[in-house]
Amino acid sequence: MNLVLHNYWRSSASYRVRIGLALKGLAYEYRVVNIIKDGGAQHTEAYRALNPMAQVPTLEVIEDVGSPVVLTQSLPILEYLDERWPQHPLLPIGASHAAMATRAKVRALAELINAGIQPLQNLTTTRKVKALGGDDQAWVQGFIASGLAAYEAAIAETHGRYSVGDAPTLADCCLIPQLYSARRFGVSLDPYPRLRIIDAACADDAAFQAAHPDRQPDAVA
Ligand SMILES: N[C@@H](CCC(=O)N[C@@H](CS)C(=O)NCC(=O)O)C(=O)O
Repeated sequence: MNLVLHNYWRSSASYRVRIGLALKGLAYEYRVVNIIKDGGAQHTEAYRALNPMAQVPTLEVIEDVGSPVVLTQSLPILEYLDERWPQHPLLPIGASHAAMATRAKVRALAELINAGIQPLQNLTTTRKVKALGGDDQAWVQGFIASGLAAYEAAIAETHGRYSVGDAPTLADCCLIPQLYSARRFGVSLDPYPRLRIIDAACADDAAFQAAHPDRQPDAVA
């Protein structure tokens, strides 16, 4: 079995999956999809056949026997990894009602970023804002700041060393790339003390370090 991750160093959705793979100790082939150069390799016919939304990441799971499985959308990819390789669970385990509620909270935090922030900072969106005469930088900064404020409030009762408790979850796989994007777009993290504690914990973790954009083969200094 081989894993092939089609991704881009600075893509936050790609970064989420790299963190999940690293937390689980899974080796994979890194396939670059440069979403900027020459109009973007995500728009080629070959790539669209894998990912009709023309977005990264895409994970191919190439089994020893049978056809490859092609997975898109970072959160379902992470949930697939979690089901298939349960070590270092990304969703807290347990059959109790309390465990179910905790999983729902982890997924809600992941969605806060996946649905509530990231699509508003995505390349396609910011290009459209600019084309319509808007200030794309101010647009992105405003949505990141309000989204992070919501995350900071949402983890008041759940956080420990990480967003929910003392082990990394799906929520942190989304949060850390989002904090990377915040810095990239010039959004201060000063108003979010809980997020800064989690950020520091993840910065100390080898899996999060290995997944960092600057450590990827296509990183540009
Ligand atoms: N919901 C998708 C979002 C994927 C996404 O927006 N990817 C961005 C990079 S982070 C992309 O490929 N953008 C290319 C474009 O907008 O043309 C996921 O989680 O996989």
